[in-house]
Amino acid sequence: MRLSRYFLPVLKETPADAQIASHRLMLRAGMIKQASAGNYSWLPLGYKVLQNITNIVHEEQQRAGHIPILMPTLQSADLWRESGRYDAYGPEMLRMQDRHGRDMLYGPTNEEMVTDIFRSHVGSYKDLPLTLYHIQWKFRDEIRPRFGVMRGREFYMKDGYNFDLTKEDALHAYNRHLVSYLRTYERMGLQAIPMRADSGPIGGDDTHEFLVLAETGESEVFYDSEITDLRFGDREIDYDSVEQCQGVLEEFTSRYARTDETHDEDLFNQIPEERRRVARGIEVGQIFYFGTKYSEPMGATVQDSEGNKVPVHMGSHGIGVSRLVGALIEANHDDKGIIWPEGVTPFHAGIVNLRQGDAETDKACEDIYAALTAAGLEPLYDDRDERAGGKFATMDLIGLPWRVTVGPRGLKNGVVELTSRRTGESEELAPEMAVARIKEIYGV
Ligand code: 5CA
Repeated sequence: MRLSRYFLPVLKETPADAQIASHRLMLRAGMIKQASAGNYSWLPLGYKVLQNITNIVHEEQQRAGHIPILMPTLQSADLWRESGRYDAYGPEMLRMQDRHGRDMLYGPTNEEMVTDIFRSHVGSYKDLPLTLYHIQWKFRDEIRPRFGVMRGREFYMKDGYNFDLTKEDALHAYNRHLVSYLRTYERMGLQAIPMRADSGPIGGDDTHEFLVLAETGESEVFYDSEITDLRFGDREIDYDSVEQCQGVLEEFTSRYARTDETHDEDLFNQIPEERRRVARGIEVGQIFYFGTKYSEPMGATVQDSEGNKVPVHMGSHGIGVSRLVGALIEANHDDKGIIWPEGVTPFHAGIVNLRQGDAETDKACEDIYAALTAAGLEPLYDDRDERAGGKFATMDLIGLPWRVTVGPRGLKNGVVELTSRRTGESEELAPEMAVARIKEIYGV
């Protein structure tokens, strides 16, 4: 992409009403525009990051054996009356009527709808285990939408639902989700810590939230500092293996880590004092096991091997896909702007032309652009006729992890400059070597 042809409406001024860094930077970098309270349009740069995150979530879900579907945003109130949640959900649910006077709602979550799909099509234990998921917009009429996409009213969520014959099988599905989530967040360059939490309106006893530590997080968290040393890394996992998934769960949940809702002061005080941490975190996902809470009232049953009709054991598992864009920025920025991790960056590298219109400089930029594109990478080439300072400021603000700076002086010596956004360190290299280095970084 050439910046002269892109739509990148960066703001010069810091928006006054944005209280936290990610919200300010998303507005300043032209990633989003507020449509109404807690409701945003995703502009090209923001949309690209949202898509990159979405793609990682899809890949990791499917690696774990979960099957993608797409359910509508609008739901019939009758389904929610069956589970008893239509009245229980309260004013967070956006309710409406169609022209026939039928009660509808904009889905805040999809347990009822997916249970209806299941009961319509599955009747035997032989069809289990089954996990269906989708990535879809949700609406919750939050009393205080704030912090931009962090606490929106309309937001993008991955929600997955497992259907199993027994509690043991459903707990394996729970563990499998925990493992896949650890992988998912790490691929994005984030550390998200599973913490024992409260289940709220979804229900059930077993639940963990995944928290990214950040001062601006909305949740208060209590944990053993040893937990921050844990990494999933690049280990291979067999998602069908009960032992392997259980092992990872134990490794990542045996140390004390709880949100304020489930915090237990006595247990916490058993940790050596120097390891006790009280901090804040951003909840980027949550997994639940709730047994037959929905399958029983809604008649989602299968025949077991003895021919008995039994309600299936279920859980649901969410990732805050749009919230993750904000969380990633909270965890990766400095006073100049965003610093994207390579796994989610909207463009792999920026190319800054210091002397637009100079034949040799233009040609060198074009060659680098072509070489990166040919390797399957997406560069963003700042080909505008602007001062160098302005070009650098834009690149720093939008946070591409690598920048190639091309100018006549360097070219005279056969070099361009490759700069890391994270460390600020620059290196002079032949143009081909800069391209080779970027390819190596992205493994292409
Ligand atoms: N049905 C279950 C699991 S699929 C569910 O709805 N879980 S949840 O309520 O915990 O939501 C899943 C994730 O969505 C949360 O962990 C959070 O990251 C994100 N989320 C929830 N509310 C909002 C909101 N108002 N704005 C942005 N993201 C949100």
